Amino acid sequence: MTELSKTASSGTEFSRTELGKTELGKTESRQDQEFRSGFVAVIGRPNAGKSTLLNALLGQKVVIMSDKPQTTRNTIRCIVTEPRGQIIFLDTPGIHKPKDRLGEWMLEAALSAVRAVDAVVWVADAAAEWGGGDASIAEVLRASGLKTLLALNKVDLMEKSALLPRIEAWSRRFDFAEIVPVSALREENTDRLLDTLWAYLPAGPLYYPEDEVTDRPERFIAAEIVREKVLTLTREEIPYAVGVAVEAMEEKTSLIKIEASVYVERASQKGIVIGKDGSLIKEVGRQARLELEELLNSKVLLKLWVKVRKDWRNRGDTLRELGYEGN
Ligand SMILES: Nc1nc2c(ncn2[C@@H]2O[C@H](COP(=O)(O)OP(=O)(O)OP(=O)(O)O)[C@@H](O)[C@H]2O)c(=O)[nH]1
Ligand SMILES: [Mg+2]
Repeated sequence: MTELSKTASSGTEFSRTELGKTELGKTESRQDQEFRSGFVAVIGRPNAGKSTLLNALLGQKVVIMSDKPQTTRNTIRCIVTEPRGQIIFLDTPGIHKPKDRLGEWMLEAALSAVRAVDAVVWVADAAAEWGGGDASIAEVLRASGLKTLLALNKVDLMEKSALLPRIEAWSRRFDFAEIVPVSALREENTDRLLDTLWAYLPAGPLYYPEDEVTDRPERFIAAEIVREKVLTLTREEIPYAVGVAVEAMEEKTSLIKIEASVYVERASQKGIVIGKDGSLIKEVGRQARLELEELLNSKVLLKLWVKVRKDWRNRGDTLRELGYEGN
């Protein structure tokens, strides 16, 4: 089966990776520009737009996004390769007060991301007031001593005149190396953020092959896409209670067959996720299949089973099975 990176970069959509591939060779022979590379943690409160920003910087969708907080649950490497260098971004779960074992694991994953990076991009909703989550982030970053850039996001939702006071308010809270207002959704000023970031990276090697966009396997991405569709189509407690495991992914002659379990915590939630006459899970499957077909560049047969796993967010076995503990 083709790797995500290769399939993704062979699509018709804009691909930064292909650009990198053709131009990288040229740069290697140039002596005037040093190849820079490094690791950058992208952190912030839930829903700030971290994953949306990363997809914008990558020029393609790699990580899932939704309007529900705590969409991202793992630290996921997102790799941008250009003639000038390579940045390995770490998308992280939003910093929040944990309510269960999954939440504790997510918080630890986010905080530990800053332990081995060269710089940090802190993503904040420009309209949001400073909160407890921000104070915790500031404390961790101050202790780390890392250069931190603030991506003040969602500026498309605000009057131009309101922006300057927000920038000033944020600069009083933390000693940022730079503050860059952006709209991740509209991809406004995101290139400027990237341009600014290179200055904070050391000269370094190509850590990943230039056509790779993530360290995660297709199985992981497939499970994430299914979860994203459930998140988008449900509300209240359901998005938090859903976990997806891809049980099988098999390449047949003319299609790829994917089987996945959609875990919830209670029978009532199972009923909601299945929907009237199976309508909701059918729609989840339809949307996920379309996206997977584009990503894998193949016809996809997607089979979903909704299962109850009582209180799984506090159960070590299921947490491990879903990839939330032990890695
Ligand atoms: N209007 C507007 N909405 C945005 C922008 N960036 C992100 N969003 C929306 O904000 C919501 C959250 O986006 P995500 O990228 O999932 O946020 P996140 O910070 O990764 O969230 P977690 O993974 O839960 O921590 C989604 O509905 C996005 O469409 C932006 O620049 N403008
Ligand atoms: Mg996210």
